[in-house]
Order: sequence, then structure tokens, then C-alpha cells
Amino acid sequence: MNLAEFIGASLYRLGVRQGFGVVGSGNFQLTRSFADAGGTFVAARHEGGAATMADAYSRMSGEVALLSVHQGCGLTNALTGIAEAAKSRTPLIVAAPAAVNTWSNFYIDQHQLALSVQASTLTLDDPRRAVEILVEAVDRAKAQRQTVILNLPIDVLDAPHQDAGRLPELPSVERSASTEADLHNLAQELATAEKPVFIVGRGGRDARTELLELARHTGALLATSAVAAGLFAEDPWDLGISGGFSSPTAAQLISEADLIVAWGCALNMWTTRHGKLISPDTRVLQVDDTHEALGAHRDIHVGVHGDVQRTAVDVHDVLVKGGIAPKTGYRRKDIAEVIAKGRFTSMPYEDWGDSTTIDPRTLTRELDALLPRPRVVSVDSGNFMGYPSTYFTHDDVNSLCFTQAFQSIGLGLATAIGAGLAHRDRWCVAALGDGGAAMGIAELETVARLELPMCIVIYNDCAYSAEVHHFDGANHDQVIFDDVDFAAIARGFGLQGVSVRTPADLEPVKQWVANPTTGIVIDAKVASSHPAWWLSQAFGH
Ligand SMILES: Cc1ncc(C[n+]2csc(CCOP(=O)(O)OP(=O)(O)O)c2C)c(N)n1
Repeated sequence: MNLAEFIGASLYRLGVRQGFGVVGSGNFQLTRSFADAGGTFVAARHEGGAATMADAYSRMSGEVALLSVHQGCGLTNALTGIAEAAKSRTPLIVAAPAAVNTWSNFYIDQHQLALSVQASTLTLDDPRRAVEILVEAVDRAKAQRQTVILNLPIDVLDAPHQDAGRLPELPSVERSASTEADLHNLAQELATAEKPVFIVGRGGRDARTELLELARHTGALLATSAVAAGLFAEDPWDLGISGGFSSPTAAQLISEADLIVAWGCALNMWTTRHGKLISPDTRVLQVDDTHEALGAHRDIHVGVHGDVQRTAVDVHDVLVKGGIAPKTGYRRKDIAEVIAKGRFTSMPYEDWGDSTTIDPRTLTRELDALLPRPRVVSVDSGNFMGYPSTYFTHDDVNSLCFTQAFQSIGLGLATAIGAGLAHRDRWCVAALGDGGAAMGIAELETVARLELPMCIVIYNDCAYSAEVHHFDGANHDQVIFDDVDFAAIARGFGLQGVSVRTPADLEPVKQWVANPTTGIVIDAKVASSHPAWWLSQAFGH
């Protein structure tokens, strides 16, 4: 066994089960030994796709995933996906062989590159420390939710290596407790609030039951950031996503709250509509297991350091023990009616479609009714993105996969592959703009090869519409394109393809649902006369 093979096998033994990548000379042996040890490896057609597949797989499965790339150019190709993962704190190991001589054509400074995208970085240049470094890498990914670029200088990878046999057990991840003082503070705020709203982010994805209990006790309404969409599905007090994707009703109710508690939620510009969704008089509390996250994006009145699930249970306990009875709070009968009527799925609208183009809302509603559940919907970036994020019904916290921390277009298709592999029992939907679809199109071959029963819907308006609408009145030559026949392209990749201009054109999709032998691409020619309602809040830094 050489060091490369030892690394591949050891990552499997340390609990990494699913890998993605593009194999070249530097990572061939490592990837081979990972698979031979029992790991599942998906060969992507572009490292950008592989990185995002790994990111989405990890988000949707809760496991540490592996990304395996070729030295230098393999890593640079993967960089956008790695940046997205690092910003989202996705537990991910990037096995990145590295050329050592600066005169090598493959040489780049991989350590600096990792730092530049806020990823964690480790270098395994001493084979004697291989076990220690591999354990450290997996532990950082798992316990600290880091995206770790593991630099592997290629001059040591060929060296013979003794199999170390059993590897050390990784400690299980502890849920951090909040202090007594913080819990009492939080309990006090909740006890006195009349119109509390909880906004729950990625850090609260596993705390549905505990947060529902606490919200019931304190009379709080519930909302999530986009990465936790669906968490409170079917609860009558659920307002859906907070931020740009809020319905007018949800936005109104959030802005009238007297207390907002952010649970594992960054409260970034998108979740708060650049802060405007939170009124200046509202008390803002934030609970997070990472100190640096508290108050990072906006001023808060109280920051509570602790795990979301554990804090929700503990503060509920404080309320009960303190004799604070459950209260109505914001959960009034009139509010329940307003919420029910104000959901996107029941809101009336004037249809923009005609015989040549379909309204993106109508398209999404039709597909929502037509595509079976359970589903996982993955969304690319662009003007269209609010429609699939809000007009599809999200039944639970795993029904939307949203890789948009870096707001990069082109990640949607690969996201859908990673999410679909994490949930093979679900119908998988990729919602893309024509711009994002063109950018990530190589992975259509991966969809076909893996025989994923995926519905890829392209909101095709032959433009980068986000830019067209944002720069209204400007010369749009550089952001308008010729029509592309994505249905024909899909057929070339071995998938089904259908062009859609009216709801009636969706008939072949019904037949596909009955017999989904391969994936289907819906090239939907969408009406683009109006900007999406959320677009004006999307831009910013
Ligand atoms: C990698 C990357 N390049 C450029 C942009 C700027 N950008 C944001 S939205 C957008 C247009 C996306 O077009 P499309 O996918 O067709 O969706 P649409 O806006 O038309 O709905 C562009 C170019 C970006 N976000 N990411």
C-alpha cells in the first residue's frame, strides 16, 4: 500500500461514505482505494459539479462527504462549489493532491487558495503523521462543520505506507449548553413578549419538535431562513421563509413582531430584507452554538451561546419550572386566518402567460400538483429562483436544497444530484434558469448515467433576467441570448426532453411520472415581462 491508498481507505474507515470528483493522475489511487474500501464514488463531469454534489449530499444526509480532485486545475475548477460549502459550514473533506515545485505547470498555492475561500486547510506532508492529520480533518469537518481542504503534496503520495490497522475513534459531537444566566434572560424575554416570532436557520434544522413545543408555550409564530425551509410544514402558525421569499402576509407579520428570536440563523441581508423586515422597536435575540455568529450580521439585544435544540429544551424547562403558563401571544384566531389566506400556494395572481410563454408561477403550481411527493427540490440562482422556492410545497426540512450562500449561478443541477443521492426515496427536482442551466450543463450526463429519476425544469427566458430587470432601461445586449432548445440537448444526453409554452404542454410530464425510466428536462419558455417580487431585495454585498 502507498500513502495515497492509505488515505483513501482511511477516510472510509473514519466514517466518510460518499465521494464525488473527477479523477486524474494525482487522485487516481486515493479515489480507487476509497471505493475499494467500501465508499461510493460518483464521477462528475466537472469538478465544479462534483464540489456542489458533495456539498448538497452532506447538507441533505448530515454526513461528512468527500470531494476528490486533481492537483492544481482540478482544485481551481472546484473552487466556487468549495466556497459555497465553506460559507455554509458544510462538513466536507477535499482530497487535494498538490504539486510541490513552483516551476510545475500544476503548481498553485493551495494553502492560500483554501484560506481565500474561508475553507479550513491541512497539509499532509509527513507520512508519519498521516493518521493524526486524517483524524483531525474528519473531526474538523464533523465537529466544527468545516469544509477542509486536505493538501497532499504529490511527492509523498507514492511512498510505501504501512497500513495502520484500526484508526482512533472520533469523539461524538457534543451539543453545547447555554449558561443559566442566558437561559433566564431568554425565558424572561419570551415570557413578556406579546408578538414573538422565531426565525430558524440551518442550525435549527434538527430541532423541529423542541422549537414547536417552545413556540406553543410562548405563543410564537414560526419562520425559517431558506436553508431550513419546510421545517414547520403543516403547522398552522408557520409563516414560511423569512426574507425576500416571504409572502406579503408573512413579511407584514414578521415586521410587526415585538420579539424575534433567531435560532441557528445568521439573520443575513436575505433573511431580513437588508434589515427592513425587522422593525426598529423589535427586540432581537439570537441563539447559536458559534460565538462569532452572534450579532455578526446585525445588532442584537441578547446573544445566547448554545446548541439550538438543547437551548430550546432548557429554556422551556425554565419557563415551566418558573410557573410561566402557556400563552396565546401572537397565536390569535384572526392571525391564523390571515396566515392561511396569505400563503403563496393560495394567493391569487394575474397570469402573465400567453400561447408562447408560460407564467413561472403557473408552471410551478402545475408541477407542484403533478410531481409526486416526497420530493427534494434544488434551486439555482437568478430572477426565477423565488418561484420554485415558494410555489412548490415543502413538506419537511429536506424538501428544499438551497446552495446559495455565495449566490453563484450554475450550481443548481449538481445540487439536485447530490440532494437526490442523499434521498434516493424522493422525487428529485432541479429548478434552473437558462443561464444557470447552461453553466452547469455537463452534469446532465451524470444524471443520465446514474439513472436518476430527476425532473429538471428550466425557467427559460433567453436572458440573465436578474440583470435585465435590475438594470431596467439600460442596454441589455450583454445579458440577452438566443433561444436554446434544452429539450433537444437533453435528448442528446440520453434524457427525455419536452418544450413547454402552456400548461397543456406538460402532458408528457404526466406520462413520465407514470414511467420515469430516465430523467426529464422541461424547457419551459417562461414569461419574463415582470421582475420577481423578491428581486429588489436580492442585490447587496
Ligand atoms: C457565477 C456567477 N456569475 C454571475 C452572476 C451574476 N448573476 C446573477 S443572476 C444572473 C442571471 C441568471 O440567469 P438565469 O439563470 O437565466 O436566471 P434568470 O435571472 O433569467 O431567472 C447572473 C449572471 C452570479 N450570481 N454568479
